Amino acid sequence: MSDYDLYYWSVPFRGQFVRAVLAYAGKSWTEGGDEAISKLMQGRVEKMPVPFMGPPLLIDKKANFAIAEMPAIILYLGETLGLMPAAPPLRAMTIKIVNDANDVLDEITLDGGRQMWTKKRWGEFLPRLKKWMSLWEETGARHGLTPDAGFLLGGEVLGIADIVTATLWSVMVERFPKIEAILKDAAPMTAALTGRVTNLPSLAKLAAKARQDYGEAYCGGQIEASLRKVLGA
Ligand SMILES: N[C@@H](CCC(=O)N[C@@H](CS)C(=O)NCC(=O)O)C(=O)O
Repeated sequence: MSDYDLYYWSVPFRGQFVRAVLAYAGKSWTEGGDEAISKLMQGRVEKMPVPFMGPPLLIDKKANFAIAEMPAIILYLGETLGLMPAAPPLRAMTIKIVNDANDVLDEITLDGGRQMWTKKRWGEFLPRLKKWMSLWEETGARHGLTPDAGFLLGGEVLGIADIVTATLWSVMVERFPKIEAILKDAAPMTAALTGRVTNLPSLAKLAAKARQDYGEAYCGGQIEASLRKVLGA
């Protein structure tokens, strides 16, 4: 029996953060699959493992505990798998980074496809994307990150902030090479940290599995098609 059940669409996007933390920690999980997610979402709230609006949703089978909302899932895994820093300021910073990453996902999909990307909209968003990247770069710089060593929030061990950082940027740049060039320019230390963390065997294996299982898919749907169109990807 696997350790967890994970309900997330068959794309990387928001669910990949959960997969990355589980993979890094050497945990096993079963993917519920698209059909089961739709069924859960359409079902009665009273029957849901935890009341939720949209995936990801994680069930910790041994603990008999279900949780939704990506940052809450990551916090739960970080706490229970020993991947959160001990000091309260660094714990708060970790959750800030997770929420920033979730905000970036909302922005790059125009809030889950409420509007579609046009050249004009993308042009207007570009300075904001670069600013997001610079927030990562400045955070790393303030915690002693260098081009070839260190962690986003300093210290000697990799934590949730690093896994989330690497997942956010690696999944995006792998699928949109134009964004890779922007990241390397706007946030070179973040790009290098992303490379170091993504190259760890457990995370490299997960990235390969995502390519195998989901192909080129990023977030899916019409919003991904419009993003590909403006980026020529
Ligand atoms: N704030 C939620 C957002 C969840 C969300 O928007 N999930 C998307 C997939 S990334 C979805 O399928 N939503 C369906 C819906 O909200 O109806 C989180 O961080 O987990």
